[in-house]
Amino acid sequence: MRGYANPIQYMLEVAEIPYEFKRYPCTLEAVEWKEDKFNLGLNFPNIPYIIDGDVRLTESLAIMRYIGRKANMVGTTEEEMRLADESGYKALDLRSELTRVLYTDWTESGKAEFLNPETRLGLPGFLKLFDKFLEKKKYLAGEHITFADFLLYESLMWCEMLLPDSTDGYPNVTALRERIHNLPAMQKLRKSEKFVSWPITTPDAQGGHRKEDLRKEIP
Ligand SMILES: N[C@@H](CCC(=O)N[C@@H](CS)C(=O)NCC(=O)O)C(=O)O
Repeated sequence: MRGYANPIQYMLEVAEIPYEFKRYPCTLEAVEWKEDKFNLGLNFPNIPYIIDGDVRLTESLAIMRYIGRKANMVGTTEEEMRLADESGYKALDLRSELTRVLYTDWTESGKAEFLNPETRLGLPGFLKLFDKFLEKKKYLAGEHITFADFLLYESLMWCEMLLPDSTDGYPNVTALRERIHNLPAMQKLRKSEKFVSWPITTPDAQGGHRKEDLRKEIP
């Protein structure tokens, strides 16, 4: 499944950092994860995790910032770092809300609520803010790509796949999504067996796992 791991993989690919990707069978009952969970020396056992020499880390944003510091993808100036953090945490809010809807409210009314511009944590509200934030900028932090871009990109892709056209009408957001999507490393990854496009969620989710939820395939 894509879950929270894909944007971490994107960063590793774009930064050309070699890695071994361990994917677990897509169910929480999987014995493989049960066996590993408390035996890997993780402080807060969870998926995704990263093991890099002595470093053992969970929490997807912490992992992305860790890779970002290694790969110069956390911003190159104090201002860029601030903007990357700010927009990265905002992108995390969007992903959390999307995850909540997918796991607990993937109904017609739940989706309508998520797509309603008046909803406090609805998609249009996020997109409006991100579109303005991206004005005259190449990436969220400015000139340089950061972890925040990969995080937002992934949620935008989920939206496109599950709720096609839901991100239309926000040209700066669309341009960012296309820019990340078309990075040579991203194109190469999508053509390789290392890339998992579907499902987005685990089988216990209400949405994002069954084939009929995939409304648009994106090459
Ligand atoms: N806050 C964590 C959440 C991670 C999470 O929810 N992981 C899900 C899959 S995407 C899981 O199944 N974790 C395994 C477990 O809880 O044992 C993060 O951002 O990495």
